[in-house]
Amino acid sequence: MNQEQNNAAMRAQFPVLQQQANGYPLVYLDSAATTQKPDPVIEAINVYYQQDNANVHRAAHCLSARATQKFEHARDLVAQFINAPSREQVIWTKGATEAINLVAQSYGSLLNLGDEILLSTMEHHANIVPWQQLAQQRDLVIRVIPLTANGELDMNAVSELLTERTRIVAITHVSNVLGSVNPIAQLVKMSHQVGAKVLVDGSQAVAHMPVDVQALDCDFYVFSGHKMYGPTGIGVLYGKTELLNAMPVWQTGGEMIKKVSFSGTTFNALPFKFEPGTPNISGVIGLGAAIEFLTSLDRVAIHNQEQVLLAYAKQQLEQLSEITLIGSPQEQMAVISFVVKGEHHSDIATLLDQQGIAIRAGHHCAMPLMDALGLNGTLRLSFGCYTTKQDVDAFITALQKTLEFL
Ligand code: 7TS
Repeated sequence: MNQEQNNAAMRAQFPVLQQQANGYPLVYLDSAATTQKPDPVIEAINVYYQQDNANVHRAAHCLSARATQKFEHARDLVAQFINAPSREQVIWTKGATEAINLVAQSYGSLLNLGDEILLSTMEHHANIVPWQQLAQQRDLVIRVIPLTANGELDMNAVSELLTERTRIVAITHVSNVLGSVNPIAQLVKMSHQVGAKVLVDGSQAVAHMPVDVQALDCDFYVFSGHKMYGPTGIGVLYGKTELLNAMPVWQTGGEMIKKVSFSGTTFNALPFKFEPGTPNISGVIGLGAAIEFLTSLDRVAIHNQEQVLLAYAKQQLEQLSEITLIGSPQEQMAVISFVVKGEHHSDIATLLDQQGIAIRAGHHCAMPLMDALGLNGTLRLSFGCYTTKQDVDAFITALQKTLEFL
């Protein structure tokens, strides 16, 4: 198959893409917010509800056995996908946000007055606010890694900010605004040297690059299913076993217990210790299907295609005199931010939407980054495995028309 046939075959698997938006063929360039879902994911969720729906881990009947088997098989798929040493280290959460809250509240309860948490300027609010809440509750200190002029972590500053007071470093793998890929393995090594643990927010990484938690040696790794072709409302917390075992339980209720009596309760082992209540069963099964979908692809080829499109889109944007690209990191993943001289980002996004182009405008839940950049928002295009050169061309044409109109 040539590239065009490949693209057509890929896009044919995503029903959402087969539609017109405001009278134009839909051009979806907002995959960093959420990716579209391929047929096998939609089908897996349908089959679960049509044939297997039952609660997991409880009933003796065959529906529950099938639901449990599929549910736990998805855990194996995630463990393999990120190369976790064991399946018990994969904990289901609602998403990256809940996973970070879990670590902040549970691991965070082991921190003490004056302990330091190191974040970076490019974090999503999901990797800032939970730590701020913790810092307020426990009198901790938050320090922030600044960025270089091209939108990368300032690694010189990291050496100074990391001290023996640093207990946890919480850092994104890939920026959702700049696309910068952070040197996680190096950061982990530096952090471990001072005895700090590292939580990596992999929300923008997992769909675009192979992730090996053992090679990274990170202590926690979190991500959401919906940014990797899976459903919303499901995500993953990976953690090192000794840390997860040492952490107190967070949310409590059914499923996460061993024995309950009014004189006291004992808790279940990993991973169930952190999974109270009836889980998002269809979400887990859908995420399992998304991982099977992703691993069935030639991921190197997809990565290369995304990189070619990134370079092409940047080069096209650079030719427009009204446009300023934001950030120019050496290693950039599937995301481009830009601003238009003299125009508000939301006006541009609205005019693009009227031409069938879906991109995001605003602060992208990264207000501290906007402050550091001296901006009140950017326009952002972001790619997925279904994005084509035709999408980028349609976007550039619509943007040119918009600029002429203004
Ligand atoms: N971390 C990063 C780096 C993100 O990009 C996002 C969502 C989150 C955490 C939170 O993920 P959630 O699934 O728990 O909500 N980012 C975006 C975005 O860039 N546009 O919409 C959501």
